[in-house]
Amino acid sequence: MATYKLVIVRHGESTWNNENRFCGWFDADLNDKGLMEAKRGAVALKDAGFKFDVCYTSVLKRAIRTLWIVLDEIDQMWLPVVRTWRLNERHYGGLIGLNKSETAAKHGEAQVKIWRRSFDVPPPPMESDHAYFKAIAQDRRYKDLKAEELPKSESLKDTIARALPFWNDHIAPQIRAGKRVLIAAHGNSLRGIVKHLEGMSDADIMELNLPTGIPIVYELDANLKPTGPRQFLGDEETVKAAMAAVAAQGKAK
Ligand code: DG2
Repeated sequence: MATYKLVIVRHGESTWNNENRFCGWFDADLNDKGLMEAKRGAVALKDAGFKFDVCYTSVLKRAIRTLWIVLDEIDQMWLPVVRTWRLNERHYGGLIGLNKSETAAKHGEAQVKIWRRSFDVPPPPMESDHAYFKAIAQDRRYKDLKAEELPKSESLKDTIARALPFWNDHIAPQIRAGKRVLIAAHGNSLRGIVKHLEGMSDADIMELNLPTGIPIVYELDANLKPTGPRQFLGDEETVKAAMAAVAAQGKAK
């Protein structure tokens, strides 16, 4: 029997999603389509009458702005919001800024799939001469991270290793206390949470692509295990097409 409800949403399309660039910890904003997607997701939550008690997001504006749009639409802007680097997108290392299709043309689609979707193979590290090194590694929002916490690149496994402690210490206790939680985050930090919640294998998670801006609802039992499949608040065709589009970003043109 379902005891709790949890809603997670990947941010709407960002300027770098649209340019098909590896984004990771680069702080790209939503583009017009992303704003529209966030609004559409927000309207779906409003129409379904969702009420929340606490919200979690990353320290990246594409996720934060998505959350703002949702909270505005559902008229719950007063809710407490916790922002944490632990919900950031995975750190795409030396790939940050590169075009995914061009990278596939150069290194092969198979290699790009490994970088994007393997469980434990990290992308090449971001070195100090990388064009976005300063903008990321030296940004003051990360100044309190311990040296070993600031990644040079992350696999999904690494992303889960830093997101899960936050889930276990902060989010799960709130859910267990009966708080209705909304999480606005990123393709891969959310894949990590989905993998954990659904107990997916390392192989199965490779095939999961999360669409932008479409809220996902979980009903959870007392042990925070889903009592049924994840439910997308969007029509099936739109969800399928959006997931396929994400998968196709790694194809050479
Ligand atoms: C995308 C995910 O992250 O990319 O970092 O490029 O969700 O923050 O837009 P998001 C990025 P893929 O793993 O799907 O290539």
